[in-house]
Amino acid sequence: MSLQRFQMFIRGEVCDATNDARYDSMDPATASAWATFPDASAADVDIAVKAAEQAFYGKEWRSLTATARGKLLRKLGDLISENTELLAQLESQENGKLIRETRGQVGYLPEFFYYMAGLADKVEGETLPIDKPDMMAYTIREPIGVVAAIIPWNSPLYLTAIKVAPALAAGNTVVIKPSEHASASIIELAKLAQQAGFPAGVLNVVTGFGPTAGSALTSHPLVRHIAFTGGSATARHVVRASAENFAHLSLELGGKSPQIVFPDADIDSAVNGIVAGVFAASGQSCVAGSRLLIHESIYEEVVQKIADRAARIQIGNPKDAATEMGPMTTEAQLNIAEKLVATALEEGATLRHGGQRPELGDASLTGWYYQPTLLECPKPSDTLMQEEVFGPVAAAIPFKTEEEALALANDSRFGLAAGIWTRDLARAHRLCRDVRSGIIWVNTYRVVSAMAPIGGFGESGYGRECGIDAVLSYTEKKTVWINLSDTPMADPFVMR
Ligand code: TXE
Repeated sequence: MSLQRFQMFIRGEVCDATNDARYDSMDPATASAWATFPDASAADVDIAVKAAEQAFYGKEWRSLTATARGKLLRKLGDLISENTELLAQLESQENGKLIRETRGQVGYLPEFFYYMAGLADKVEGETLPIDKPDMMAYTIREPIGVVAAIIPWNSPLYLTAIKVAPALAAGNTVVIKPSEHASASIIELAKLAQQAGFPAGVLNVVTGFGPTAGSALTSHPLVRHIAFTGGSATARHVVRASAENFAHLSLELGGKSPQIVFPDADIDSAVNGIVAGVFAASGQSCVAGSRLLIHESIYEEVVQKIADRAARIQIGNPKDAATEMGPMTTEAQLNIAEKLVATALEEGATLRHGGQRPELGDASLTGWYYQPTLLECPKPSDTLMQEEVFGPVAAAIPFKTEEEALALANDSRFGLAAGIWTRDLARAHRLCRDVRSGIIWVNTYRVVSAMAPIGGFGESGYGRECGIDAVLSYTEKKTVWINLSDTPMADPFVMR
């Protein structure tokens, strides 16, 4: 089978790497190459950043009013809507996510652009009630400049939308470096932006690897803001790179999110929420609810129900609408899951379901599949209770009291999401107040909206995406002072 050939997108045109280097991208379901992409070098990244810098100061983008930028974003939302199937198929192909999930995610994608389109002309400065009688002072919010968006492979379009839509709404220009494992859908998105009418250079995509293209982008002196989603280890490189130029930073990293189940909860609903939280997308979700804290009185019942549901999960071809779990996106990620499960077993965990690569009926599916896996871990300090798997692996532990549940929930260096399952309103609110986590879902899980901020505490990162503040995070505040008096400047050595 011949490989599909993709090109990068710089200054409004498709292009190859200047040295023509390419790499193959693998189909996670079959473990065979399906496409090739340009392997960008630092020189290619430099071209893309300079294109974005030129567009940022260029007349075409600068002369657009905020309302006009909003209209472009709205048009882009419409074009995404018209191309839902193409984008959904590409994303499913490249990261092995279920087509039923990518259709749903891409179907909602326009909302991020519509929401940010509406905000574009609501970015306002303030007139300050200044305490100097002869002075007037006001603030202006301005775009920052070139934004570098570093995207992982698990939800490329969604994670791009929540960075690019607010960055463009605020008037910045962007260079995206998608994951080397999932670049195709993002290249198509950039082409749609061009079709929507964004000036050339406003949105660029360079493809390639983290240590080369990614590192060249995050350390580029013209990059003013880095929006990163990925792992903590890579984030540390990114933070160091940003120090060179004091680029602004937002980091959305991983998690080890707790799901806390109380005896008064709707148990079947909680079980479904837990399955959705850790087995959907094969657990490759930053908000995966992978630590199951279950009250001792219902512990066995809940664990058994999760194990039973896990056993019934249809594993198969992600392109088949009946499939419930597809492959993991990369072999490296599968290896991490296998290694962490082996460590858990060595540490004394009990396997309740899974723990193996599944036998699949379809001989063509030779890719990176792993069974939905449930273990009981004896101690909160166990590796599986502390380390992110980023795979379909859940670790359960019982608790006796609400205080103990809270202590367990907060016993993590991460703090991205948490699920609380209870019908007791006061208890729910107490835990919403006390659990240290950027997102808390009560009696539901894995719900997102353009309007609701996403981001973490601790090692889950900093900065928030989505919501009104997201657009402000892509601006700088400028303070303007105007002397209203006709009196000349007096003593130059005294601060006024
Ligand atoms: O991610 P990386 P990886 C977690 C998850 C996973 C671990 C590693 O626990 O096991 O991270 O996954 C680019 N300078 N998450 O290695 O490396 C890279 O090319 C600049 C959580 O796949 O973080 C890609 O575009 N960029 C998560 C992006 O960083 C660099 C999603 C993310 O890749 C770079 C994915 C460098 N030096 C993994 N090195 C979430 N929060 O959703 C790599 N990159």
